Amino acid sequence: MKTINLCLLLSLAMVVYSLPISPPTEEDDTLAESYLKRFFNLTEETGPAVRRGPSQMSRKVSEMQKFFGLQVTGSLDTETVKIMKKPRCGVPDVQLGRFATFDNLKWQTNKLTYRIENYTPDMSKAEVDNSLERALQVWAKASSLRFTRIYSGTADIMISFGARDHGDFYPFDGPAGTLAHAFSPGTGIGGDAHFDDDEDFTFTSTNGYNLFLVAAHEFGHSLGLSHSNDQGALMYPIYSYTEPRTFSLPRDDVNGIQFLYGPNPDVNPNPGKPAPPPPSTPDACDSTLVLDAVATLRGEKMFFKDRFFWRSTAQSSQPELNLIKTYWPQIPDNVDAAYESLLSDKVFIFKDLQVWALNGYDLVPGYPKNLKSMGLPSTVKKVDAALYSENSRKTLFFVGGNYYSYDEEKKRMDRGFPKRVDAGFPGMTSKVTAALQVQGFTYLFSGSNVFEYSVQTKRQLRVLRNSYFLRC
Ligand SMILES: [Ca+2]
Ligand SMILES: [Ca+2]
Ligand SMILES: [Ca+2]
Ligand SMILES: [Zn+2]
Ligand SMILES: [Zn+2]
Repeated sequence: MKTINLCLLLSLAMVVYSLPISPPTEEDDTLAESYLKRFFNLTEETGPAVRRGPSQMSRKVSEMQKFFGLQVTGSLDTETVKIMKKPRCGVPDVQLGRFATFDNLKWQTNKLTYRIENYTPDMSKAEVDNSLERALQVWAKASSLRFTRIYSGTADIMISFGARDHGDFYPFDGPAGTLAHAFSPGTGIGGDAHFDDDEDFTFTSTNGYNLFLVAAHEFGHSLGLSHSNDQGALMYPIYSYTEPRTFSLPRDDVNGIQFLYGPNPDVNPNPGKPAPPPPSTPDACDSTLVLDAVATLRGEKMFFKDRFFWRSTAQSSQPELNLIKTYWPQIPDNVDAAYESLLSDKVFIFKDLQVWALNGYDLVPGYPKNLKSMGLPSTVKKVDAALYSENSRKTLFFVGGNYYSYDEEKKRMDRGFPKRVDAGFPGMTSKVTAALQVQGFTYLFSGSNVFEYSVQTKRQLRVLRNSYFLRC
């Protein structure tokens, strides 16, 4: 008899950003136990003489912390509980032992069929068809796989919506919690994908769950992929929103599907124009890394790169990588600049002609605004870097080889600006790509170098690497 590797999907909870450090509550313990049972194969210990020792629990907590790149403490600290509460896929992150013998979890053909058995009332039929079709094409574009829709009979990938008990041994759980599940390749229920109709699935809205994104992840399981611990991967277990219209299958997933089925043999659909490389996840240890923007936020530091930002706190030993969209679906990727105004207690984030404001981790209503709202002349179409100087209460905006000084109190640009950057920062002749001021030092990032200046003497003190801030 064939056992099928089940993928339960997406147990969802609120995303909690900053919690005070506190011992785990009883609720956290219960959550942790069911989480580790489901995703990390924590076993029920039975028998009168056997009590649940701390060792197995602690070992599983460590395993989970390692998977998510957290500090490995073996105890239920705030960060660990926070990850457990995030929306995620229900597939175990650690392959259960009994499935380990199935080393051939792939289809033996490149031509697969799918059938949409029913629809959700959340969206129009055309939207559901379109979402599911595009979700399959994500994988077809990157591999030799080809999908054909059929309207009757049994397809390899049978797709259905259902709530609670829906005909397999894995009932759904009502709103939130599990969102969907899919089965790895095989006959019968193998390859099938089920979506929990107690969720609110969407076509374009950032509310609810984007069906295209959920389905694309699920179909990865239908095709034989398991979870990745690459934060940027589609197969990362935690759900996060990405703009579906510009979605591009990340490098890690491309590697996975091509390992199983080989690359797409068809010629580039845009001859003469090389296909852009799949997006990859930045590496804090990459010495050639060029950051988009850096800023402080109430004692933390934030480092922006592509779709991601690292958060670095005084308590954490390693910066924490996040998707920008997980925190702020409205803020675009690839931002230009960011700074924290200690005067207004806001963080401003720039992209092209627009600026967003954060109060703590919350978006300030009324934004985005135009760059002009920051006092910049309309000739400035884009800011390369920005920093706030606590001493002078000025904000410096770097634009090409020049910089502007904005008076935060008087809310106007200072006279005599723009100036050449090297007039204010001797020796700084290359383009400033990001900027930060902390503890009496100004840090001007240029490419993968960081130039340290004394705020007092204005002299250049050191040339550092990114790794000075981004410990790895
Ligand atoms: Ca099937
Ligand atoms: Ca559910
Ligand atoms: Ca920049
Ligand atoms: Zn999954
Ligand atoms: Zn099911």
